[in-house]
Amino acid sequence: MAAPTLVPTRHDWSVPEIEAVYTAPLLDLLLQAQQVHRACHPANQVQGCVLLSIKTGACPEDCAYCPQSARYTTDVAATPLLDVDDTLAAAARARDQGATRFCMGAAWRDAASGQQFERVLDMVRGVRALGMEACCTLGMLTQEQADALAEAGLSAYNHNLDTSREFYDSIITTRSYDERLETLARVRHAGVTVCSGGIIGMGEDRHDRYRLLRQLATLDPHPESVPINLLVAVDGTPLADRTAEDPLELVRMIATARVLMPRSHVRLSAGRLSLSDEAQVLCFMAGANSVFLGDTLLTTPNPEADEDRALFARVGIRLQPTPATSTDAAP
Ligand code: SAM
Ligand code: DTB
Ligand code: SF4
Repeated sequence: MAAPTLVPTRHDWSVPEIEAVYTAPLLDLLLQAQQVHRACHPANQVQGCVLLSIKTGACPEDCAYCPQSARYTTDVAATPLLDVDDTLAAAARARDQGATRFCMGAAWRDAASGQQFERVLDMVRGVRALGMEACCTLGMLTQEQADALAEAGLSAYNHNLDTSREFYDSIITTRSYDERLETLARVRHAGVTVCSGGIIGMGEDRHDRYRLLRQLATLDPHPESVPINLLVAVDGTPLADRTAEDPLELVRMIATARVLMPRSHVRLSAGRLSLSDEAQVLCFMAGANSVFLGDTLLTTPNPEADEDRALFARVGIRLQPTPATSTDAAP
């Protein structure tokens, strides 16, 4: 592996610079992204994460892409916060499947308080006790909540910016971009790693993508994880009829994220079911080194475990080992 110090970590990316990366001839972009990737990460290795919706639906927010918003009529059935035992049983299954990170998602505008929040803290402690990284995505947090999650051992907090500040209002009106950034700052202040990314295919143009990437890449430090989602157009949501995005735009988005944030995990997130195997491989070539495993994301389908196993075997990709079994983790 080349010396990681050869690739600087920059926080001053400008939109024209990002545009130049994103719009380069695709093969040049892929080469650049793969060179950055190999300088900073083990080759052919992907982190496996598993998602669980711990509280589903009936969300007061109006995110136009989301089947869990109470404002839209979708097939999602609302369910209250799960038990700790059921959640930890799912985490143990995820670990057996090869996942090293377990991500718990709740359809809340703001993380709940009181007993429900205490239950989430128990879930975090339980996941950590299984030897896995614990991630939560619970909506907006106060500093006290972020600190309590840190104290419970939370490894990462997911809170996506989703798109550019300029396009945000056409997707979400019930909260502001700045509120999103405030929660990210609280998570960082609490000492929990940041997972933040966005979605493509919602009708945004390339400039919105450059500006989203600029927001993420000018955070200092960069988010440790950057999920790039391809819109899953769900019946009943305002974005149900959007035409499918060109998969090569997803490849460009991932490759640009890799170049801008060389040391972050870039996650090929929602939307894998609509990609061919070959398009997924291009995403890995572009520097994606994390995926969600398991047949369900939060409420929508994801490739079956067998399909992923077969694809990884064909391509020679291995799952990132757990810290306990990793040879890299030796002192
Ligand atoms: N309620 C919390 C929040 O909004 O932060 C956490 C859960 S929310 C479902 C997590 C993320 O999933 C969203 O920020 C969005 O980026 C992504 N997401 C939701 N629905 C999606 C869809 N239909 N297609 C792609 N990504 C989606
Ligand atoms: C992220 O960026 N994508 C995940 C995770 N973070 C929480 C969620 C994708 C949700 C896709 C729609 C659904 O399954 O409900
Ligand atoms: Fe609620 Fe999160 Fe869905 Fe928005 S993305 S409607 S906040 S669950």
